[in-house]
Amino acid sequence: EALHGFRPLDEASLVAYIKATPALASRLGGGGLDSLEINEVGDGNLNFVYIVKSSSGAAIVVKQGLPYVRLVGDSWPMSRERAYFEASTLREHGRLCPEHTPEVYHFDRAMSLMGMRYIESPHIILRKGLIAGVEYPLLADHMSDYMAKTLFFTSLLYNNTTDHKNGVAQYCANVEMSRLTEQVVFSDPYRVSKFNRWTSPYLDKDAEAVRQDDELKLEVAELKSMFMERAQALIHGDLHTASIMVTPDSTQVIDPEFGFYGPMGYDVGAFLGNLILAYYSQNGHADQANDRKAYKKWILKAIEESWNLFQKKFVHLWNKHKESGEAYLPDIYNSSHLLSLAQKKYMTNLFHDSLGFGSAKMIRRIVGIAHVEDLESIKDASKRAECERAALNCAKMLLKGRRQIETIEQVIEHIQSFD
Ligand code: ADP
Ligand code: SR1
Ligand code: MG
Ligand code: MG
Repeated sequence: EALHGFRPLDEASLVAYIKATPALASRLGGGGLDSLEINEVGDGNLNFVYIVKSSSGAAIVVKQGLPYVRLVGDSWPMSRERAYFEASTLREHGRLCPEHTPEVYHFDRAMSLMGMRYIESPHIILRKGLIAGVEYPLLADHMSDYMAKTLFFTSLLYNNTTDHKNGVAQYCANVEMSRLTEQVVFSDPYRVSKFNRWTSPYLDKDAEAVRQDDELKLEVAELKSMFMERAQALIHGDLHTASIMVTPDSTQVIDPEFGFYGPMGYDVGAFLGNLILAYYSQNGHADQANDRKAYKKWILKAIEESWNLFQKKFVHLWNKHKESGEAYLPDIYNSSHLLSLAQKKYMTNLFHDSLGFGSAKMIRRIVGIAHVEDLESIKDASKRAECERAALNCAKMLLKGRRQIETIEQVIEHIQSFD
């Protein structure tokens, strides 16, 4: 039975597990297994992550999911099957975009355990790079590539209905993770919940205003429905800036344990929304040595380029494969004029979805359960609250007014106007 035989590993038992698992042992150079160096580095909200290094210099990463949410503890149980969906999504996205996805070496469903490529130093978590003020000249190019390929090739623009429905059916079982998102992104910030927190007392009124904003709640209801109902593509499902590891030359996307067939805008919005949060946190990181003004401009440029390149690459894939998918049949969309009108409509909707989801994800990071290091690392609470209020007001405006916005350049203007 697939789910029998689970035991949580620690540094010591992981050594024995690796020795007994050729797919992992062989990656560590065979010989040097007697002096493995193991460090638990999990700084995420859910799982345990070990970096394993052998004396020969080889390294792998082992990630294990325990039956609860690490951030909260065992009072919040969570299906270990998330590890299966993470490994499956990583493999599928890796097939479609190997340049930006770490290889999966081994997956053990009973143990909810995955072995994968160690994304080596000097890669760091993008969120940490954004806090430190580091520019990544290829980030927009790489992330637009990853999003265009993974979203286009898992949608009905490329696939036939049978394959698509099979995928949808398989990933439907990742329901506990979807329900977690439904709660912490689309519900809790809009009601009193013991899980919510914010920078109190500074933002007490702002949090209350979110809970009393009927126009906002009506818009969020539509986004929540779309998240629950729209099986548009196999999305990553948690594409914030701590799910991306970077150097100036390389971009690697990790942690797709929320993967399921959902709306594409949820991924695009997660990435853009987290860049916007990074932008608003910069005032809190400015000091005498660096006012962060130039860096803020770079973040805005990264936001602009990410969307514009994504749109261009996505439509390019659509044109290249226009005979392929079952959604826009070539004998109906049979002129380049009509196809281009259809594409414009599709991309406009996707743009508005991305703005909506991105804004909802900004709001949950300020008044919901799980906050972001960009803002949390601002020690002075009143300064932090100022940054958070600006981000919150911008997000509320973008969420409610997104259908009136036509270009990413207009989004940039709105972001600057709340700063
Ligand atoms: P969680 O699901 O708990 O959020 P993550 O997959 O985000 O866990 O991993 C937590 C941390 O472990 C990351 O922030 C990163 O520092 C490290 N990590 C995860 N996967 C790798 C990898 N393949 N290579 C190097 N470090 C990794
Ligand atoms: C309990 S909420 C934890 C959050 O961390 C994950 O990375 C997801 O973003 C989730 O919403
Ligand atoms: Mg993570
Ligand atoms: Mg995770």
